[in-house]
Amino acid sequence: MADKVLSYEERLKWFHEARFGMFIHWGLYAVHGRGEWVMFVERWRADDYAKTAWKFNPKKFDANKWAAIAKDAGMKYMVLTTRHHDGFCLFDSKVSDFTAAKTGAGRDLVAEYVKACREAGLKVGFYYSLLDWRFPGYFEPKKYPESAKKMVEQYHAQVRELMTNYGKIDILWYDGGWIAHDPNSNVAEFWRSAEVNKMVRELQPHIIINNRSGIEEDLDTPEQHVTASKPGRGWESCMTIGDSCGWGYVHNNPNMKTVTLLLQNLTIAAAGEGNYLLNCGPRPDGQIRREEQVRLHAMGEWLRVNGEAIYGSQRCSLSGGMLGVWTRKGNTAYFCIHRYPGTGEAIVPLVKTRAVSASILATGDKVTIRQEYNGRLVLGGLPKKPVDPHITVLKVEFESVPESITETDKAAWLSGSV
Ligand code: FHN
Repeated sequence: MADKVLSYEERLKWFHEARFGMFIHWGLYAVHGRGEWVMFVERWRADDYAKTAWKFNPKKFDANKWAAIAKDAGMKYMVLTTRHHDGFCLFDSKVSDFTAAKTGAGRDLVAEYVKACREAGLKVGFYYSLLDWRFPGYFEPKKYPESAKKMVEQYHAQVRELMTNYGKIDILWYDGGWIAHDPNSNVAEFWRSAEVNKMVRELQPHIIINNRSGIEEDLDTPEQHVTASKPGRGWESCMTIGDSCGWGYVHNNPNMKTVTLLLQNLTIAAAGEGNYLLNCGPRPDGQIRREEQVRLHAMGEWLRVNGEAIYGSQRCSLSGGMLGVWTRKGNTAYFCIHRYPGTGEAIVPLVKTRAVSASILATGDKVTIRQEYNGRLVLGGLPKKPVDPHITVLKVEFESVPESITETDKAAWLSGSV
């Protein structure tokens, strides 16, 4: 019996509930410790770089540990680089010998990852790079048309393998669709992506496909920034914990983001009805580095207390002003305060809807409510010090879906007559 064809909203339902996922950039490049672009940036000869595949033997790789770290962080899905731009596959492929299964590792690492995700109850995402630097036809498609054609055929064949050999896949995360030195090329046409995505949806009817094969498909993918798409359109901000140049393992990665900043990004994504795909770049031995683990654990601690404001969040039209952002579920709104006021009051301007009650989400302690001129909602009786070192959330019940006042006379607020 063929699977029922799911609507866009039905396919994205779990995704909107999830809000938070783990991105993993891992592959042969980890051996070099200078990020996933090392082969290109350092202009390695293809055969020299390929030889280093025999050094990639991740004896400490345990996908169950990755899954446990993701779950502990409050993440609901994972997306793993099955193949990045260097062409090295973490999966066993019939159309390439440049794979973990056929070199140093001698394992199908994707199969282990999929099994661990499922056992942990996490949704399974595959990242796949269309481009492959080993093909001259990527860099000079007109000069090497046969090579370009073979690279496109590899993409078609390997995506079929990934969609056929590993059971139910929840997200297909394309990357590397651009054509080098030819910004005006038609990406979808060059890669014949419509053909691939039709095949993908036949094999995996429920799957979510991102917007990086040259076709919009299901998800926008702002990178290293958190920018909401229009209402109704799925989107996911992807971001590194450390420096933005290193998705893959960078041995000395000096600028690890603070837990507070990472949580602020997550709340901003949730406020825009989007997801936060936060990246780890495991070591060559397969272990997730400690600096990333400690941050993810702290995010999980916060979510265990405040997750109600994040998972399944909806947009809220209330202004967070200087203090933070709002998420919403029906008539209940959650004020995620990034910059906690020391005055004991949080003032929210231009609130049209009557507030019924308010409390601190983490403690349940009541918060006073006063609604005054210019729609100012004054949430008072707050402790002088925030109850959470990162983000304090106030839960506010309204008599209906909370709305903001639209200012018709832009000067009216001066006399308190908005
Ligand atoms: O070139 C890649 C990069 O290595 C990394 O995979 C990011 C993650 O979204 N995508 C490309 C840069 O936009």
